Amino acid sequence: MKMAAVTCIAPVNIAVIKYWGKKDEKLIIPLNDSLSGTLSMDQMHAKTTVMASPNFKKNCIWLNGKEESFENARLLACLKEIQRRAEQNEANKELLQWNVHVCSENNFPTAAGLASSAAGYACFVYALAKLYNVRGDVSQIARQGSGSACRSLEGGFVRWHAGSAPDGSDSLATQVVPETHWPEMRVLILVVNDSKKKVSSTSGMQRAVETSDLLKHRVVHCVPERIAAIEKAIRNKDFPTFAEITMKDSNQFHAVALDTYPPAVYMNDVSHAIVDLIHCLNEVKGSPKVAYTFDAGPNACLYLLEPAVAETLALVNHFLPGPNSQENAIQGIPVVPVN
Ligand code: 2P0
Repeated sequence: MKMAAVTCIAPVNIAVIKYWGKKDEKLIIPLNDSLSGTLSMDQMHAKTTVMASPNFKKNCIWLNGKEESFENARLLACLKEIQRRAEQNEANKELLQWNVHVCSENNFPTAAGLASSAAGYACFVYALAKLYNVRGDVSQIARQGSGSACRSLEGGFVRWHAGSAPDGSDSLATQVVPETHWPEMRVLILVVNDSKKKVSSTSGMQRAVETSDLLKHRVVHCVPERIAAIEKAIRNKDFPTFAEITMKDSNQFHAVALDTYPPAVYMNDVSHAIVDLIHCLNEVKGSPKVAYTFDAGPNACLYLLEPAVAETLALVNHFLPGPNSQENAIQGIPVVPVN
């Protein structure tokens, strides 16, 4: 049987300066720059196979074993854009006439605020680019699948530049520093709840753009300075500054979610208990040793340096409230390369 197939894995990224709000819904152009750390692919990743064959009657996709419709504007935007670029290469002539089958799996909870769409779309676009041998930056294409996906195509710390072109051509992700720059950096994911979130990121941020005054203030008066300061802190390996900005930005993002009308509540009591615990720890130590950040869900992501891992894990295991505390999976994830 004639066919071509590629399998890739792509990592999760955890933002320290959050993306929340679009200036163009269709092209997925954000209101502000954002910045994230890319996690190792050992523990959390998306794995995607794309296969093309003249025998496939239509394009199909399976997510975590369940068939989903390919008639999805974001999937189609990514596929079309990769195929448009692929047309420039004569060698793709036959391949481009074939339909594709896509099979994608996450090895971690989907849509629980653990950046599953980021890894998924980064993987989908990267695998398609490999299939058609498309070169050059594909982060602008992954962005059109899910905004945060553009940051999962590089390792280390990555900045998504909002850009100013109306067509989104300069809204892309670039690496700030490679994973080798700060090898002691670790991320712990505290899984508070892995059920699907109530308000999706897409609709939560749309509602925030429509109703939150705090978001307007954040975009203009907070994020630009924070991005510059955290980039500098990362380059200088200045953990206390990095940690303070990370925690403040997470808090402001959740304040924006609460300032949205009706409000979007992502953190729960356990999340707030983790915040208190980290502040207590940092106070005892005299300077920040651990930084928390929460995405659109209750799960905590802790950024910390390797020497602080054992003590932090012990504290979390001891103090984390709730009957399921033994089941709260805690994973030590170094920030390491993307291949
Ligand atoms: C981030 N999040 O910077 C922020 C922080 C969640 C909280 O990017 O509509 O799934 O697909 O572009 O990328 C989640 O938003 O939203 C997100 P769409 P996406 O990581």
